[in-house]
Amino acid sequence: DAESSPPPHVAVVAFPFSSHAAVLLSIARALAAAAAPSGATLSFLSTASSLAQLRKASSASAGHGLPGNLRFVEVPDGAPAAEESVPVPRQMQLFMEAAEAGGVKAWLEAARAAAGGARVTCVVGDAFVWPAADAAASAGAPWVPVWTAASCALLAHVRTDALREDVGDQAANRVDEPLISHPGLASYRVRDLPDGVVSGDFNYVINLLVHRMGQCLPRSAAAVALNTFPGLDPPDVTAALAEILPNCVPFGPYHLLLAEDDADADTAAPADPHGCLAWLGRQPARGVAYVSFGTVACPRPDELRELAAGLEASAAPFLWSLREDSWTLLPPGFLDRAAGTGSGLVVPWAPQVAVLRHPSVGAFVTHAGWASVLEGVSSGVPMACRPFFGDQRMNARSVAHVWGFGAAFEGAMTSAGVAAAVEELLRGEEGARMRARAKELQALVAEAFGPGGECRKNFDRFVEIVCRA
Ligand code: U2F
Repeated sequence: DAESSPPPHVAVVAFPFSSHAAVLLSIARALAAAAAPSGATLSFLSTASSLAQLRKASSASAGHGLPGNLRFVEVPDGAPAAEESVPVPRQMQLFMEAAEAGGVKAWLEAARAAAGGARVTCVVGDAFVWPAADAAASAGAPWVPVWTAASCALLAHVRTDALREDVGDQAANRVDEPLISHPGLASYRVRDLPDGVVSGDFNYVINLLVHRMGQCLPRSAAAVALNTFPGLDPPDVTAALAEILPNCVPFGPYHLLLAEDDADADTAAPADPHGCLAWLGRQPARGVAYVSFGTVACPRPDELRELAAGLEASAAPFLWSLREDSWTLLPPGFLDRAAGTGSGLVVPWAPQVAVLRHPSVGAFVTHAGWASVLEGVSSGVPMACRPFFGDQRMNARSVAHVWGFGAAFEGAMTSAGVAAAVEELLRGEEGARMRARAKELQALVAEAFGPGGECRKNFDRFVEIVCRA
């Protein structure tokens, strides 16, 4: 009975690359807060370097210390000690090989030891780390994967075998064909599918990983957390996904989960070491183009210069988050002109959520990474998408052709293309329609996260599923 059964001990397994671990940590924090009354504790499992990064980010943003019932547990990264400066894809491969070779089982034992011997009662984890499914089963615990990207991308991954059978080796000849015979995917063309679904190197680490994940989820997931909100995904996508994964629980955008529990979230100043918000405060309302390509993607040098020239040509003030190692690739004098005239600010990192919420931001030039799309739309900002890899083409297609709150570049950006896109978003008629569409969805997000809203209720259901085990 409930009186004598020990409190839940939830192991949260991160994928320790790009923005993935930070997203999972925000879910773990929200879970820890919601499950505290049941006495639940959480072990957050990631590699040493990932945990160090998360600690650094936590201490930089006010009011974000770890909750008392959430502990970090370090897991090995799978890299041989002798190997130095291992490239990221190789790091991912080593990590996944270790996870698959019984690693996750050992990590769960480490979590148990760290929790004073308390058995792991549920394994929540980034869906990418699919070997957690078997480890959870051996521990007698349900596996509840968290999907961080869009629902349509997940649909493509769980349908990969059917898509490969259909497209065969004809992907290159059928790029513009809509996927009409695949439920939920009719709005997408062969070319929009994530890398490695029907084309590309099927054995490349991420491609192999999402394929195996797509096969594993339908047989092993007790429930799947989705990064979406009611009213965003078209009904055919929701229905097609539910057919394969009947236990989907949508409570995204995940970045909004903590807002309610963190009383200071709206008033506390986010970490802004480069003064983005102060600079935005000096710009005209809805006049600024914000540019960022997330944590991994980076345009090639020639495209970077085209983008820079396009921003200058548009005459709109711009805020550009660009990793510092790319600054030397910018056109001669670009940084000086921007600083001199005050027309632009280039920073190595921006507090993106706060930037997109700022009333001066009127357009977003993005790689269409899923978190960025959601952060943009939940602030009502229309966007111009330049997808680079993975699920980004599919997201860009959704933005431009399914939801209509933005446009998509087909291929590399040109100076004229950037200037025209920014002009349109800030001042054009089509841009006004895109903004109106973004605002409609922004209102749906606000409703879903308001008191009694669908995402709040779905998150409560998620907590229930995770803690009742
Ligand atoms: C991978 O995504 P990325 O990390 O490249 O991109 P996003 O999903 O858009 O996440 C970037 C996050 O980093 C934050 C931003 C997002 O939360 O607010 N950020 C910031 O705060 N400041 C900056 O200056 C720059 C970024 C992958 F590449 C994508 O294809 C996937 O869709 C995604 C989700 O699985 O993961």
